[in-house]
Amino acid sequence: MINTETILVTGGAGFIGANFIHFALKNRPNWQIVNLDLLTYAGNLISLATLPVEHRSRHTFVHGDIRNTDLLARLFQQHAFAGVIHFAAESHVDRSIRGPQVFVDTNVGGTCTLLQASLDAWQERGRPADFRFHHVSTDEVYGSLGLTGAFTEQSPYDPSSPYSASKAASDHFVRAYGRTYDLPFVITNCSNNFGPYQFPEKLIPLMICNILAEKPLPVYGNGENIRDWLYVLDHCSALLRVFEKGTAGQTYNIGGGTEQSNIDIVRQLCKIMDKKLGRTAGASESLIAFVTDRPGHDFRYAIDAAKIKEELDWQPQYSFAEALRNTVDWYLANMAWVDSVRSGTYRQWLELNYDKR
Ligand code: NAD
Ligand code: TDX
Repeated sequence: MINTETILVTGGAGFIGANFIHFALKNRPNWQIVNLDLLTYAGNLISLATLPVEHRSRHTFVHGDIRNTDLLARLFQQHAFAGVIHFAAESHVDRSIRGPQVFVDTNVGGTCTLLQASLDAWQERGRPADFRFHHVSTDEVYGSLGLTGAFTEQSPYDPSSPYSASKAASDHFVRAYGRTYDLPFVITNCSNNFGPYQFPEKLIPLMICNILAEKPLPVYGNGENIRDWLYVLDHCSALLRVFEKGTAGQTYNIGGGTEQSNIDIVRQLCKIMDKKLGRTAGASESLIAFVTDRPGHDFRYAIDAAKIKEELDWQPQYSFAEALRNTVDWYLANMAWVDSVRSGTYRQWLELNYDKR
């Protein structure tokens, strides 16, 4: 007889959330997941249609908004959640520059509504010490680095974009609920993810799709900005480790230790894809177009992941080169997924963001 645990996952139809649900149902046979997702442009149930048949009965999808107090109260009454893993957010920096309000509403307001519902239920159930509110956050809250150094859990908050400011505010609210009401939380701040099911507005899937379609490859500024890349499955294993073994009240930085400039990433993708598509060497690189920089563009992110490595014995398993090849293969094999997540509103976004750059 296995001890079943029911976990509330928010945003589980998005990129990292969907990967996490696949990963957790496979690795935790005693988990039941209730997945609450609004299905914005970035969330799509077809990312979960590939769940193996034998795992599907342990996944319950609820179409709804983390800002809906009544819905949350109902869910917490129906289930004695062992914890909450909170992915739901507006996640794209460029969109936050064009329209910050929804980032405040969802990332700050939605997180507060979810925190309050979690607190109410946790108090009603006699404040179980093993409950966890796991807030999934980003390294962007720490701002921008110069050529040296790396973000630790002690780095001061210094967000640049409306997106990162909204994530920083949500982190502060989570800590405030911990300090004020003792709600047991953990926060993870992770670097740039890539892999299957990532919406093709983010750098890597956008470039893969444009290379395939022989469209221009829009590199912001001079392309020298640096990100610390982590394969999404390595992020998933880190999340599971922190959720289960992390100390309440603690923050853990997660990163792959793989720093790459944007232009290097684009060139690697061009090389990999020229080979796979049987194109002449250098053919795709000729599509690179340097375009107007992102306003407030952070120069460099790098994560010092010593704490999660030493305290929780977590290590990434995938090399960057292998993971990048896996990702290209996944997109080439799943262009039907890409076509179905690219709605009319996504096409309008492409015009708005790129046409006059
Ligand atoms: P995503 O944009 O792919 O998915 C977000 C999901 O949240 C979507 O399914 C969307 O429908 C859902 N959602 C949005 N608003 C909602 C609401 N009001 N109620 C319920 N659901 C809602 O994002 P992602 O890249 O998977 O990121 C997931 C989380 O991880 C975010 O909190 C993000 O800040 C964080 N994060 C992302 C990265 C990255 O590289 N992608 C890195 C570090 C941290
Ligand atoms: O068309 C593009 N051209 C380009 O040069 C796009 C979309 C991006 N870029 C650059 C901007 C960044 O320096 O590539 C880099 C990566 O851009 P994004 O994929 O938009 O990611 P980033 O802004 O770094 O934020 C991501 O990582 C941290 C996620 O979107 C966030 O949700 C996460 O918190």
